[in-house]
Amino acid sequence: MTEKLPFEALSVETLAVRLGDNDALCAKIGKDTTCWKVREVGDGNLNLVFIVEGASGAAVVKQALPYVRLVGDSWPLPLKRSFFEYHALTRQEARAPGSVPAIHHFDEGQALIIMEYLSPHIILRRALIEGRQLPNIARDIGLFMARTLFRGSDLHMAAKDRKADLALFADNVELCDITESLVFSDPYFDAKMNRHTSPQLDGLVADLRADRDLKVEAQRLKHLFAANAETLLHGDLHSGSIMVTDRETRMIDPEFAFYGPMAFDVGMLLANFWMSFFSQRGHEQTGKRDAMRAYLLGVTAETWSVFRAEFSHLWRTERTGMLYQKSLFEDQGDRLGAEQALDHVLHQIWTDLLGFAGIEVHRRILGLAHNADFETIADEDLRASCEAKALKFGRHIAVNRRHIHSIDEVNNLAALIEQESSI
Ligand code: SR1
Ligand code: MG
Repeated sequence: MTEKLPFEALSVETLAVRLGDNDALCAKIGKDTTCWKVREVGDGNLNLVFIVEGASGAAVVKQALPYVRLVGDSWPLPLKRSFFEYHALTRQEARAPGSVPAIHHFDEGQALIIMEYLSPHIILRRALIEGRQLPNIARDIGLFMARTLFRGSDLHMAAKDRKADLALFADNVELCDITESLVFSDPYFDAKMNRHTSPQLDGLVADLRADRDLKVEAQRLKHLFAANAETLLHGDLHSGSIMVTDRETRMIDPEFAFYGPMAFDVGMLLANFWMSFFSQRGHEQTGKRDAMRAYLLGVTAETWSVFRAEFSHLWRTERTGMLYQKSLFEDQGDRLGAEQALDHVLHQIWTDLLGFAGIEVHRRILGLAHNADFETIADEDLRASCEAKALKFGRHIAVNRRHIHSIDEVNNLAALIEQESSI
C-alpha cells in the first residue's frame, strides 16, 4: 500500500520534483522535467493555480490551501473543497459536455486537480473590462445553466441518485457558510471585513443598512439559498469563473458546488453582467463604451432567453424525474398541464434570480470580496458614482422582484439609472 503523504502546498520551485512522476501530467506535457516551466497565476480569493508547460504541452495544476488566500491563515478553510470541485466538474461535464475543462488527475490528499490548460482563453471579467464583445457567451452560458440545473434536479434524475448527490455535497459546509455570510448578511451591517469606497458611498451605505425592506428580502433569499436544495449549483458563477475566447466559453472553479435553488446561479451570473454594465463608465479613457453597454444588456436578455428555451426543451424531452411526472400530464393527453407547470417553475426562477442578482451586486460593493470591474477604476469619485448606480439598481430589483415581469423591464431600469448624473 502506498503511504499517504501529508498535505503540502506546492510552489513554483517544488512542483516539478513533487509531480515529476505523475503519469497523467507527464502524458500531457512530457516526462522531461528539466524543461518544465512553472508559473503561479492564481488571482482568485482561495487557491494556488499553476500553469505547467513541458516539451509536448501544458496543463493547469490547481491546489487548495488550508486557509482563505485573500485573508491569510487567520481564516482556515478545509481542503475538501477540492473534492467538491472535482465532483462538480465531473457532473457538469456529463450534463453539459464541453463546457468545463477536462480533468487529467485528482489527488484528494494533496487537494489538487490537474486539468486542461485553456489557451488562448482569458477570464471573462477581464475581457468585459477591456470592452471586448464576445458573440457566444450568452448562448454558451445560458445552455450551461439550463443543462446543469435541470439535469441535476428531481426534474430529471432518479430520486435515489439525486439524494445520494445531495448527501455528498451537503458536506461542503464551509464554502456555503462563506456565501451565507458574505453574500446574504455581512453587506447589510458593519461586519468586520467589509469595505466600501469611502467617504463617497458612506451615506448610501448607511441608508442601505437601515433599509428594513431590503434586509428582510436579503434574509428571505438566504433562507431560500440554505433550505431549497433543488439542484446541484455551480455555486460561484460570476464572470471570474468563466474563461473565454471569441468563440469558446468554459466554466471553471465550481468549488462552491452544493444543492441549492436554481435561481442562484442564474441570478449571480446576470448580476455580474449588470455590474459590468455599470462599471463601463469607469473604463472610458480610450473611448466611449455606449456600444459595450448596449452589448451587455443584450447579453443579459439573450442569456435569459437561451436559458428559458433550453430549460423548456429539457422539460418537454427529459422530464424523467419524480417531479411533475409525465403520467400526470402528457400520458393523459394533458400537454397544457405540463406547460402550465413549466410556466410556474420558470416564473419562480425569474422572481428569485432577481433577488439573488440584487444582493450579489451589493456584496461586491459593500462586502469583503469586491470585483475588478469596479476596483480597477482608479478615480475614486468615478468609481463611487458607478458603484452607487449599481447599488440603487440592486436594491430595486431585490426588493421589487415580485413586480418585475421581464428582462426588458430590468434592462430599461439599468439604462435609466445609468443616465442619472450623480450619487
Ligand atoms: C473569502 S472568499 C470570497 C469570495 O471569493 C469566491 O470567489 C466567492 O465568490 C467568495 O464569496
Ligand atoms: Mg473561484
